[in-house]
Amino acid sequence: MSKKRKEIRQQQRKAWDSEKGRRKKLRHNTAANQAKHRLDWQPLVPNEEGQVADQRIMPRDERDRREAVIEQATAALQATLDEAQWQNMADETPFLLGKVVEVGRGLCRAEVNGEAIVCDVRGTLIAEGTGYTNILAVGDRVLVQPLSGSRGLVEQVLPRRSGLARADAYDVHLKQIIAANVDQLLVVASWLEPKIWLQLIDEYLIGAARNGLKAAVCLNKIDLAKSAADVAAVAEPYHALGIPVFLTSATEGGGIDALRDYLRGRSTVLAGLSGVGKSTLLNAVQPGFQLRTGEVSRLKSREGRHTTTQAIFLPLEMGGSVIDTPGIKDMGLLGLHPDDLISFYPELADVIGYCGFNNCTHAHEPGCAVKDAVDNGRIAQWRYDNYVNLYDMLTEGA
Ligand SMILES: Nc1nc2c(ncn2[C@@H]2O[C@H](COP(=O)(O)OP(=O)(O)OP(=O)(O)O)[C@@H](O)[C@H]2O)c(=O)[nH]1
Ligand SMILES: [Mg+2]
Ligand SMILES: [Zn+2]
Repeated sequence: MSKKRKEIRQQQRKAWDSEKGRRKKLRHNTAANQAKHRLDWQPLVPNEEGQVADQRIMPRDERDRREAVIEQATAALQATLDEAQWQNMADETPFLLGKVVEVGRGLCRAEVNGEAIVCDVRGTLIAEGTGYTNILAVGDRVLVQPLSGSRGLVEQVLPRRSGLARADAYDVHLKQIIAANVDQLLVVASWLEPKIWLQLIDEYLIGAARNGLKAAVCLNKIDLAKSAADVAAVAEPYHALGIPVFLTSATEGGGIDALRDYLRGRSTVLAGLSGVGKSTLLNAVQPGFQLRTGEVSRLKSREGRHTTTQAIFLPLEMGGSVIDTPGIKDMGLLGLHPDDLISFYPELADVIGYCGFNNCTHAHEPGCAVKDAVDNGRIAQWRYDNYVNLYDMLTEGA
C-alpha cells in the first residue's frame, strides 16, 4: 500500500472510530430526553418582538438593564436583523458595534469601525443558560468597549438572526454554535483525496435544514474523477430536490465562476472534511485571501491534519462574506427523532403512502414502495442507503 493511501486509510479509520464513539453516546439519549432535544432544536426564529429565543448572553448583574436596552432597540424589528438594526442597538449603548471574525479561548478578533482588533471577552459573559456551550461564534455581532493599545472588551453578544449549530458531543442537550448570522451553508466534498463520503453530505444538509439555512453542495477535485457519469449520479438527486450542486476544481479553476455567483451578496459558511479544498476554493474565488492550504503544513507536521484551525470570517470584494472553517466531521444529528428523518428525504417521503404496511420502516418489509422506487431507479440507491443507515443510527440511540 502506498504511503499516501495508508494515510488516507488511517484518516478514514479515525473518522469511523469517532463515529462509533458518537453512536455510543447516542445510547444515553433516552426516549425521555428526545422530546427535550426536539425543543432544543427549534430553528432560530425570532418571536413577536423580533427576538431570537435564548440568544441573549450577558453578564448576570446587568441583565435587567441590558434586556431593557435590547428590547427597546429591537421593538421595531421584524423577522430579520440587519447591519442597520445591529447598529441601532449599539447606538443605544456607550459601546461600539463589532463583528467577530475569529474566536480563540477567552479572546476574539472583532472588526470595529473597519479595523480588526483583539478583544477579551468579559468574564461575566457565560454560555450557561443560553442553550449553547460556547459564548461566541464567528459572525456574531458584539458590543465592544475600546481599551487602550487597540484592544477591546466584548461586553455583550447581540441577538443572532441565524446560525449554524450542532449538538454538543458531550452534552446533547446543548448546542455548539459554529457560525452566526449566515444565510447559507456550502457543503464541500471532494471526489477523491479524501474520497467522497455521501452520508456525511446528507448529514450536513440535514444539519442546515434543522438550522433553517439554505444549502448547496460543492463537489470539488472533480479533476480527479474518472467518469462524468459517476459524478452525475451524485449530483442529480440533489438537483432534483432543488439543492444547487457545483462541480469544481479549485486547482484547475473549473466551476469557480458559478460558485462565485452563488456566494455573491450573501453570507455563507463552508463545511466539509479536512482536505477537501475549502480554503483552496476560497482562494480561487478571491485570490487576495491567500488562505493557507493543505500540503505545506502536512509536510511540516504530521500531527496537524487540519490546515485551517479556526473558523474565520472573510468579506468578499464582490459583496457578501464567507466563513472558512476547519474540517467538520460531525454535524451532530443527535436529538433528531428517527421518525422525523424521512422529512429530510423528500423523494422517499413522496412514495411512503404506497407502502404495504402503514408502519413500514422501508428497511426490509415486503410491498415497500420506497424499495420499489429504488429498484426501478426513481430513487438513488445511495440516498436510500444513507437514509437506512441514519435511521438505524438514530433508532439505536432512541
Ligand atoms: N487535485 C485537486 N486538488 C485540490 C483541489 N482543491 C484543493 N486541492 C488540494 O487539496 C489539499 C487540501 O486543500 P485545502 O484547501 O487546504 O483543504 P481544506 O478543506 O481547507 O482543509 P482544512 O483546512 O484542513 O479543513 C491541497 O493540497 C490542495 O492543493 C482540486 O480541485 N483538485
Ligand atoms: Mg482550510
Ligand atoms: Zn416502505
